[in-house]
Amino acid sequence: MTEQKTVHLADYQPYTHVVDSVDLTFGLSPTATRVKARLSLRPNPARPGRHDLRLDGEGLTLISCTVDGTPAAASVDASSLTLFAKDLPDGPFTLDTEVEIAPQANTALEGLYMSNGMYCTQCEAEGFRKITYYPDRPDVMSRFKVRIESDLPVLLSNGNPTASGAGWAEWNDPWPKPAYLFALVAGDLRAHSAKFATASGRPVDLHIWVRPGDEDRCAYAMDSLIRSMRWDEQVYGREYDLDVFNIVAVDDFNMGAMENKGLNIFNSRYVLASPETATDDDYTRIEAIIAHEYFHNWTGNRITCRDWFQLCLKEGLTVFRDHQFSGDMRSAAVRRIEDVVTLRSRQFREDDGPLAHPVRPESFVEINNFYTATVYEKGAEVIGMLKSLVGDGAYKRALELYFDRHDGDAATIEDWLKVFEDATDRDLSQFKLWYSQAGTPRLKVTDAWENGVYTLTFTQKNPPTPGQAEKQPKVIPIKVGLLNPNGDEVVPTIMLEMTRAKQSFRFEGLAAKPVPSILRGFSAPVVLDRKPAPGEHAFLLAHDTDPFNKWEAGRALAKEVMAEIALKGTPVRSDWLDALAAVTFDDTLDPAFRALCLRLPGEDEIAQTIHAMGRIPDPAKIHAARREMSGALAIRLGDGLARIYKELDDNAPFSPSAAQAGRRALKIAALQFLTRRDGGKLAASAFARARSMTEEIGALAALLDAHQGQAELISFAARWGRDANVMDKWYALQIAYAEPGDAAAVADRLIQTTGFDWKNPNRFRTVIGALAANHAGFHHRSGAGYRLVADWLLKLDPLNPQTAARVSTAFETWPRYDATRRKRARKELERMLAAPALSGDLREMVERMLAAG
Ligand code: B3K
Ligand code: ZN
Repeated sequence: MTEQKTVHLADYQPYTHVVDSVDLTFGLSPTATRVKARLSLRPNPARPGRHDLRLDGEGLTLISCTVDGTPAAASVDASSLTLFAKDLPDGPFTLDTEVEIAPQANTALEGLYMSNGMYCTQCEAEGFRKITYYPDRPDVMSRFKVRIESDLPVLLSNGNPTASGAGWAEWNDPWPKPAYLFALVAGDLRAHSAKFATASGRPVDLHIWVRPGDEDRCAYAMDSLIRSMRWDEQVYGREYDLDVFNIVAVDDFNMGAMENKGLNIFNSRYVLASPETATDDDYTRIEAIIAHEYFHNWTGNRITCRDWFQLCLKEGLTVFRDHQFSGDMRSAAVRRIEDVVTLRSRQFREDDGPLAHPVRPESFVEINNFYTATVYEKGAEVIGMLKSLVGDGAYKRALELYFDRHDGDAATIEDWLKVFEDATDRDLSQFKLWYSQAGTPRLKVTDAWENGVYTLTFTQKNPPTPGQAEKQPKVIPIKVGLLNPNGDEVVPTIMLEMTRAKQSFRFEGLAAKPVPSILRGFSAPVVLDRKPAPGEHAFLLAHDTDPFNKWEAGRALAKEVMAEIALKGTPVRSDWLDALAAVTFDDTLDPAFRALCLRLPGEDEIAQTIHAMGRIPDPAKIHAARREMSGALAIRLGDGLARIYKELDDNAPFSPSAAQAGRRALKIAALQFLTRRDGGKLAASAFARARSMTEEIGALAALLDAHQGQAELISFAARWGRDANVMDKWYALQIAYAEPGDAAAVADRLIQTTGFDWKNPNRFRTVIGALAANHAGFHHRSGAGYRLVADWLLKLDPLNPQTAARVSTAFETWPRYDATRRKRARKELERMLAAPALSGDLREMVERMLAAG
């Protein structure tokens, strides 16, 4: 059994030694790679006294170990190499080690591994210890020099290239960095290249490295990179700091991408794009991830984390920055709505179940299990709130101070908050609760109109979460606007700062009782609990000047209607259809915004809503309710949607621009509803004529939604069968649109298809993720969904524990459901726990999920 040790934030101590420099030499071979490491070490003045030198190392075969050239007596166990203090000089010394590793046998995709004949690495969080013996912790920063020996034509590492010859290359990274940012790539790769000059005139060579044949799918990623580099100069004053910036696309990758210094490694699905193969969503994601990894160069690399508890220091901030960037590149309103949709569907879901944890956790078993929506997305929201509270000017000053004060540091959340306190003279001790208290606050709102005074009263409840029963009230920035009954705005957006459990705010000088628009821009990650006055949602959907709240009013109404149908079997409400028709057919509104309004809330989100009402969600009823609503929508809005479809079905040449993507989104939304009425005629012709993947997949989805499209599925596979990233869409769609009772069987059949490579994380996530996302299918009362997911997690776990653990979050909502479903889910969780040799990664997840029920 894997050793399970809990690490606590409170136990932090600086490392015993300082590593002044590291020289690495790699003799690459699939089965026997030799890694020589020369470390210049000295005792760390921050840890007075004489200490043993303990280096992390896992799965390494030690060949030799010398101190200052003399063979040293090292004690080696499964996770470390130790040299005893008595055998070490009391001043600077040089440690040389040589180890052997087998990248080809590395299926966990952590450390040095192979993908399609190419060598690559993934070290964050603790993968470097699978490459050589080293203090594998982010506060140990050092200068790295790397020599790679291999016959492969392209040999890359961090920093700047210094020399190369036949069969070797040397790299030098002048910036001290922690080992998790180390990277190496070797392969037969082709570059798509460009040049960039920084604001102060440094020329930078940019390269995106891909497999031969993929070079013509890199233009959008390169364009996104150049825009990101410029944006970070203009908005944050941050310049790039090396002569080259390399990006490599890899097919086997456990996540989206990795910000290794000067050598970002990407999951190929977030690099490669062409109109024929990438949807508009793919383009949006590529732009965001390229930006995210690039922005890490300052927020993550130049300033890194002291320990892994501080992960949100780099991730929350970098997500916040990539959201700002996407908002500037595209429609800020649309981006904000999409970001909140994601936040609710992933982070609120996490916060509401057994896996809830603070943005800065205080203990963990496997750090890879804490790269979560809470650390990333809620971490970004916390920064957004901080910016709202201090104001844009102070935010800018604080960030400048942060970069000045902490460049080159491994910093903490305390350091981060201190720069804001110093820049603003504000006490942020209460604000800090956002980092330490888990759970989504519920904000209850009531209002009163008396003698010409309008009062809004807020009550905040911070629900208990695992390990945290009692909570303090948080600081909540609540952006509010007030509208007159005729629809005019009488009080434009102001920020109310709530600091107590219950608090009232008064508005005077109003002529009539206003309609409040609360939590504009989603100014805090909370659940708003407000019983709206009759017609209030429809009124705000029609009149609110805040685009987020305009959309939110329609969303809230749709949720209310869906929950009512699922719980009480009421008919679809016509006030919802009328209100939706009004925005859909308002040609003055952005098509992308109208498309968003037409997207019905997801079934999992309704289950979340019903659960929050204190009721037990029934997935089958929720599914039926959603179907009924889309059917009613198709009938009520059909003629108008047909007009919209016609207008938008133009022949303009393809551009991935947000404006054109918005028009496509509205066109496809219209098509989906129209297909419910016409038996698939329009969609079949749209599929045949499609000139972009967005249109092709949109038409196919519309057909499957209307239980058509078998011929189109066959022709799609014939066309794209050799492109695995494109085929993922084909797999996912079939599972997404499978009837609840068939979903598990459909997923099973697709996995068993000859040639389906379930060991590849993209494939595995696509199929199992799509099944988990088919709410009524995964939670089918037969238990078939639970069983299939557990079966496959157990198959993947011995090969790739990280991805298995990640996908296991499919089960995180199990305590919400009825006794039968809970029993079935529990049985599968217990079956996993009982598996011999379950990985530590998956074990931690399953144990945490089981603890809830
Ligand atoms: N920092 C990496 C994530 C590493 C995940 C390790 N399990 C990508 C990112 O957030 O940019
Ligand atoms: Zn990141």
